[in-house]
Amino acid sequence: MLKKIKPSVLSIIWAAILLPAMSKAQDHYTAEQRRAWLDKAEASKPALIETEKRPVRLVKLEADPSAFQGWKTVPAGDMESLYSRSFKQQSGTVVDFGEHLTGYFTFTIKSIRNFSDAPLRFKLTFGEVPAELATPFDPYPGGLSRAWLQDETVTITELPATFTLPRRVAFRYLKIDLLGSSGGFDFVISDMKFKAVSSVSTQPEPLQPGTSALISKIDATGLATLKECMQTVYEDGPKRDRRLWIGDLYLESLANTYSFKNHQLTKRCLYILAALAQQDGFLYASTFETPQLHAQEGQSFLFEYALLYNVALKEYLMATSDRETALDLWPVARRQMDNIARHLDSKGLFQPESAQKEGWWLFVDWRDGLDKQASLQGIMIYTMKETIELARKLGKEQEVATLPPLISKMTAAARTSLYDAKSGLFLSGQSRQVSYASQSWMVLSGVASKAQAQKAMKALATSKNAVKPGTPYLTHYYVAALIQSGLHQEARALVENYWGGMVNKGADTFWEAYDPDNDKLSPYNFFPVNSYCHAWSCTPVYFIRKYPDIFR
Ligand code: RAM
Repeated sequence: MLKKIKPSVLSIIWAAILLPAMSKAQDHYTAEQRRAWLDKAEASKPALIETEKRPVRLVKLEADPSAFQGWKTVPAGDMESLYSRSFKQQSGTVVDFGEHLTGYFTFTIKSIRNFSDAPLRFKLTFGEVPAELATPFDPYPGGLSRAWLQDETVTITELPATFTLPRRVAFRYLKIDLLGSSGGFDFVISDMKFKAVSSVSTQPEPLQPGTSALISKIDATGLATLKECMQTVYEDGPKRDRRLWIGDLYLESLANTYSFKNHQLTKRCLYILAALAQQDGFLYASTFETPQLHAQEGQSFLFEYALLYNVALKEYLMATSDRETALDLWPVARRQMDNIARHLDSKGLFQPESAQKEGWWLFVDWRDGLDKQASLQGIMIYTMKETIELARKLGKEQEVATLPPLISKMTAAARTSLYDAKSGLFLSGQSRQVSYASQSWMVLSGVASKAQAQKAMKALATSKNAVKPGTPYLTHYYVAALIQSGLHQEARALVENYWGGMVNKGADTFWEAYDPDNDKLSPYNFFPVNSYCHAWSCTPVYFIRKYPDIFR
């Protein structure tokens, strides 16, 4: 007799995730492959470590044109001065937890005169930076959901009460406004605490003796950023968007390899992305963990993030020697290469308009007006080379035999069509635009010879109209290109000025977008909705620790 098999909860969940994928025809991967990848992703899920934190002081917000975004905090007393007096006179108090935290906030409210005869209502506003607490949120002009902003209305109907906000918040400062109370009683707030969460459990090695104070501070700020973003996946930002993006994963995993060494988390993320790939085998740029693992399906195909997956996998293999995982995921990496030749002209030059017509998203950086052609040409060549390297390590070279001639063709096309020998700069698109992005990717891809690379990098400094990076994401590749060009002092100066600039403006964690000349730069038309603890900004950790001779 056949035994009835009771489906486990896990297999029901798997079925919910996999069935839609299996029902459509022609999946590039088998259902078994996807199931095994999900199982491995779940097996590598880290436990979150909880730490109790308490606020350290009260602060006052002060307008100051010389402060970051025009606002700073100044000390305004200790916690006892808040806890020991009626809160009715203290509405608007700002509490400083002393560091950036991600997790769950709890506070207690107690009556000090009479029984409460009416509910109390508070507005709690959590901010990563001071200006977030001083800028009115409404009418909201931002391009992303207003609900990302961390202002919460809390109503307490009975005292005494200990209340935990269900929403996970990411912040350093908390402002408490009293929105409603009756005259019939009085109360105090006390015992604020915070359950901070992160999956980081290790301490990185100390930096080499003799490392400068500024570099040490930049490294510490990068580590704090990375720790906050390392949850049960590499999140892009614990305040926003709280999801796994390939581009962020790649840079976070580089920094992790040189610091916390939590390779299981990298493995988990690589498997999640593989298991949730599109039917045609190409990767979604971002995924969520709840209510069940799923990809952000409505989003445009982010071409270069799919390509960068391969580099992340290669780096993972180099860091861990985990051939089993790399071999398991090799078919995914191999597949990403099949898009390279899709939008090239006959010479081998990338045609961004054609890709965009197909609905592809070409990102490179959040800087309006950036022409992406030269950058994409470079990223494609760079990721092909890295994929060949990965194939070599796995004994799969014959599977990428078409790539070396494609690299030669595309390199020749870039040299003929994008290089301006007179200025020594690479020019992008029909407008022949000069940008930091184009030079960086032409260098990293090896299109530029070493002499050309040095010339291009130096020419940028005097090129008035060059389009500058708007994010630490692109600045990461700019630093990498300077190092590859042998311009080590320039690379160090860039890290000191750019990330050091954030530190000098009071950063506890590194920001998603940063333009030294425009504190309020926002990809979303409203700077308070920017993320001020952003994964892709943590990479000085990688540079400082990988190249101690440059960054001491
Ligand atoms: C931002 C996200 C993420 C990035 C994408 C392209 O909105 O925060 O960091 O990878 O853009």
